[in-house]
Amino acid sequence: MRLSRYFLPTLRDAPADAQIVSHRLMLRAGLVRQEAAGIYAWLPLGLKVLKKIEQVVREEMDRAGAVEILMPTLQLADLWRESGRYDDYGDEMLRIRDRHERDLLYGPTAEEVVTDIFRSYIRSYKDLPKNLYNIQWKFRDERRPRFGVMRGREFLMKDAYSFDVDEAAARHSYNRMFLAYLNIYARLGLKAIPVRADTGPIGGDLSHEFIILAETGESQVFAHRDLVDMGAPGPDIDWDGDLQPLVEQRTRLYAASDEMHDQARFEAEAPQDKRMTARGIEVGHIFYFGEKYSKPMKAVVAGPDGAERPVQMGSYGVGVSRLVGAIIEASHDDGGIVWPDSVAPFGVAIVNLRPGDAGVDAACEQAYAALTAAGKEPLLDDRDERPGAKFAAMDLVGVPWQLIVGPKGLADGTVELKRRATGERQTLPLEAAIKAIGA
Ligand code: 5CA
Repeated sequence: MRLSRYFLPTLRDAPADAQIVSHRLMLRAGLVRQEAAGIYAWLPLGLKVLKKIEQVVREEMDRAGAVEILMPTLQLADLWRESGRYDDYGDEMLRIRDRHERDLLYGPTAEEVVTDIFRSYIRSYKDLPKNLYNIQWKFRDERRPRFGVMRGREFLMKDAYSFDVDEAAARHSYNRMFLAYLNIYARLGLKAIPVRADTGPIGGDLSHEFIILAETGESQVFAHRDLVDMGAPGPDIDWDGDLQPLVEQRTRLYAASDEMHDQARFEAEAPQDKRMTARGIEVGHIFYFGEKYSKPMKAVVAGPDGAERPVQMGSYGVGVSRLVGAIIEASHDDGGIVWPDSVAPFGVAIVNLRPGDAGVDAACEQAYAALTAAGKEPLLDDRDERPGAKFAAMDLVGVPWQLIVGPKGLADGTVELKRRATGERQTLPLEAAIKAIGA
């Protein structure tokens, strides 16, 4: 992409009401624009990052055996009347009426819709297990939308739903998601801690939240310190084998959200120097709730004995749009955003220090062609701007590499290569720089 033709509206200062660093940086780097409280337009750079996060989530869900669908944003109120949640959900639900006077709502989650899909097609244990997921916009009319995309009213969620014949199989499905989530966050460059959590309006008796530590987070966590560096299981696990030992390894140590916290247990289970009380951002939440929806909605399957029983369900959410903010909270410096390679909107910024200089232009074009061919998605800053403004803009938008091309260096046959995360600079020939970036 040539910056002169792109749409990257950066701001010198963030609006005063943007309180936390990720919100300020998202506005300054031109990732999003607020349209109404908690409702955002995604500008090109923000959209690129959102799509990359989505893709990491999709790949790890597929690996763990889930199947992607796409459910509508608008749902029939009648389905929620069947489950009994229509009246319970309260003011957070955005209720709509169509021209035929039918009650609709903008989905805050999709247990009812997916249960309706399931019961229309699946009747036998032989078709189980199934895990259906979608990555779709949700709406919750939050009382206090704040911190930008962190607590929005309209937000992008990956929500998955598992269906199993009995509780043992359902726990296996839960364990798959538990481990897949750890792999997702690790690929996004985040250290996520699974903590025992309250089930709230989703319901059920087994639930974990995935929290990344950040002082500005809205969640309070109490956890054994060793969980922070425990790491993810990695992709090469036997998803059909016994996953319980891997899950237990990560649930043995004390970790709880504030609603589930038990100080006496915390003190008994974690030595004082290992007790961590911290703030964090909830980037995922998984639930096992058995028959809560399948029973009232009559989603039943015949077991091996021929008898029908309500299918055992769980649901699994990842806050995809929230993750954009969460990654920035975890990875920034005074100059701006520092994207992990896995979600960076561009792989490398080529900074042309003298547009119009034939030699500099030619070197930039050569680098642009080579890096494009190698799939590195270069962003070429070909604007007629001062070098200082260009450096500040590229630091702000946080692309992992900066390839700086100017007339002085070229006279010696060199360019400069800067790694955004460390600030480390190398002076080297153009070909070598292109190679160092991985092309
Ligand atoms: N049905 C279940 C799982 S699919 C569910 O809705 N769970 S949830 O309510 O915990 O939401 C899942 C994830 O969405 C949360 O962990 C959080 O990361 C994200 N999320 C929830 N509310 C918001 C919001 N207002 N703004 C941004 N992200 C949100």
